[in-house]
Amino acid sequence: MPSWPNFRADFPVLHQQVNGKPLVYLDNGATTQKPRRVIDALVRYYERDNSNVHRGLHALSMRATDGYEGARARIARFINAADPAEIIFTRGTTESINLVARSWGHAHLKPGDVVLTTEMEHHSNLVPWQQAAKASGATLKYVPVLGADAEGGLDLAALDALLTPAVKLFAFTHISNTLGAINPATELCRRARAVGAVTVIDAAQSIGHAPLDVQALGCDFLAFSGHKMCGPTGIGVLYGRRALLDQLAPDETGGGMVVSVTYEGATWKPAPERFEAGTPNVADAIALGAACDYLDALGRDQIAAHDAALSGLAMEKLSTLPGIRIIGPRVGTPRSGLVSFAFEGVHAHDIVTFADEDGVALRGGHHCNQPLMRKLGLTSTTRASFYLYNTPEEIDTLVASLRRILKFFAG
Ligand code: 7TS
Repeated sequence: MPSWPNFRADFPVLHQQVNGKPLVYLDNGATTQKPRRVIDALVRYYERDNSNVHRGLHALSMRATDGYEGARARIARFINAADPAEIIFTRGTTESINLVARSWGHAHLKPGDVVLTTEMEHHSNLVPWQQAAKASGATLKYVPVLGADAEGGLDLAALDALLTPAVKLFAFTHISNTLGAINPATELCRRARAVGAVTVIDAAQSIGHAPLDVQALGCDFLAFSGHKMCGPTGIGVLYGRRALLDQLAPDETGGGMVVSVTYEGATWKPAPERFEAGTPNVADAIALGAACDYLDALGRDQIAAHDAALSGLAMEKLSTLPGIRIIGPRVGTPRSGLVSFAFEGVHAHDIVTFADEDGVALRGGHHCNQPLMRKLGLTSTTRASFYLYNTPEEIDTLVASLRRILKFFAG
């Protein structure tokens, strides 16, 4: 392991015992913990500045508006968007993808069109496209994964045949939440663009874990959640290229997004307001800006290296457990900071329950990847997912806990 400072002191929640054991939090794929700096930003906002935005000329309203719009500009810088107007605040990845599927899908998809996605998508980047295809008469197709354990990642050779001019939109995950596979997002966007397809990247698992530059990626839309990058729950982002956003009709209508309303109709403001009807989530947007500051102070390159080192170590040590089946990239192939595995005859929910006795927080289930699980002949896996505050010692605790559980089930 390369040396990496210990940042645990920044995270109040990590300093507790669970079932009499120090908490080992390895469920970061589901949500990450929050540093003091983010918690303080929330408290400071509610104690000093709380007010509605965009509607008042009094001091608090102006401070709240400055904070909210400042957060938008901060997030634009975080992902290198050309213009803060390209940042739409949503509740999270799921809402962001639904917004594109409904607004863009309604305007652009028709029978005979193809929406392309992949076999490794989270339900949030799959079901909205099924719905959009059903509503429009378009066909949904999937880029296959390679190998009995999906160890080969996406089948890029199959992509050539699938990416025809009938493909109007290609939606894919940057990092798989179950496999840990890292998709070649820049290449996928380039190939989709060559046939004129619009691209949507699900960045839920990459946003807090590696540098991300929407202009370098060349994507049209990109979705992520604040809570997976040290930010609060209930806030997320849809990035959209300005030229595309300006052509899109709003998905929701109401206050704050209109220029003029008569009893007969209404006209819309440009992006981003057009897509943010109603009172927005001001406090959480501001705290998400604080999360960007926190991650950039540590360095996202360094966080990615730490994640990769931890998952490499976990792969090595977990591979020594009898009967383990690890899905996703093999040792020596790039993998994000998570490992999913299964043992014949021991259900993932039992593993998670028993590991909790040792203070180890894991996740067991289908991880909102039911079709992928079915394809791999699994109903569930156990997943350990790492982040910047995890240590090599915690991987030892995980492996020791799994040994104890396997022994128990072996009778
Ligand atoms: N896309 C991916 C790749 C995800 O991992 C998740 C959440 C989502 C979309 C949805 O994000 P949300 O914030 O809108 O819910 N993934 C997980 C997980 O792996 N375990 O719990 C949530």
